[in-house]
Amino acid sequence: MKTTNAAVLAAGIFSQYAAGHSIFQQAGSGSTDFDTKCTRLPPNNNPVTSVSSGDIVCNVGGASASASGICEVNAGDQFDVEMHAQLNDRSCSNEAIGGNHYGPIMVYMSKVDDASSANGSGDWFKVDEFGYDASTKTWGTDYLNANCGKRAFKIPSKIPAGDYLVRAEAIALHTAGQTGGAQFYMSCYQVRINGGSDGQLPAGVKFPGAYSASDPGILIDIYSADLSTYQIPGPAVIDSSYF
Ligand SMILES: *[C@@H]1O[C@H](CO)[C@@H](O)[C@H](O)[C@H]1NC(C)=O
Ligand SMILES: [Cu+2]
Repeated sequence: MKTTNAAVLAAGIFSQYAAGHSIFQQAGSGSTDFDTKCTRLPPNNNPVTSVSSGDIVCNVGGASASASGICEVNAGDQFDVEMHAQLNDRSCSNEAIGGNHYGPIMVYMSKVDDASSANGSGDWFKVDEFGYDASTKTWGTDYLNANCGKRAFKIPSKIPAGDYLVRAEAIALHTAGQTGGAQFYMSCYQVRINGGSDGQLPAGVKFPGAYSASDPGILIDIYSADLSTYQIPGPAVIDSSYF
């Protein structure tokens, strides 16, 4: 949905959850379903639009809002993040993120002392991304819609055990041809990793800071750009030797 302030206000009268927008909300690990127990849920499904705002870290209120629990997994396990347009509507017949909200999806992690209270000010390293596959004309958000909102990735095997925040993000680019038009949808999950290694943490980036409003993957008219060269925002995924 192309939103204007008037449209947002009008939609707000009818629903807290505007059409076309979305929230990363559930998590899992293979056959284990954590539902939303470790998710710092944002107050609604509206996007963050400023890359320099503190909201770019873990969404509105996400730096302090603490989830009810912590999701425990082992290093090297599969982890699943799950996005849906409406809170707690996990129906696979409804699009995870609809309304032409095309764009990349990515997952970052940040080592913290205590996942239930950390504010996300540490360094974030990228563990997964899906931008645009030109051969199948598939965006990361198309991938979510084809997989009931779920994206699975591998928790690196060779990172230290302990608490982490996991930051899942989709960027909708349907109105990104003008500065500030890209829509950022992210949620942070409180995760504890058992096992792991004594190895060093990968280098990371800060939020805010990792993105600029003029990055080629953020300020882009996807209707006229050569998408075969689409550049996913942020750093590269960490080296395969960590996995
Ligand atoms: C975030 O947490 C760090 C580490 O505990 C702390 O140094 C910093 O002051 C906190 N930032 C805010 C805005 O609370
Ligand atoms: Cu929208």
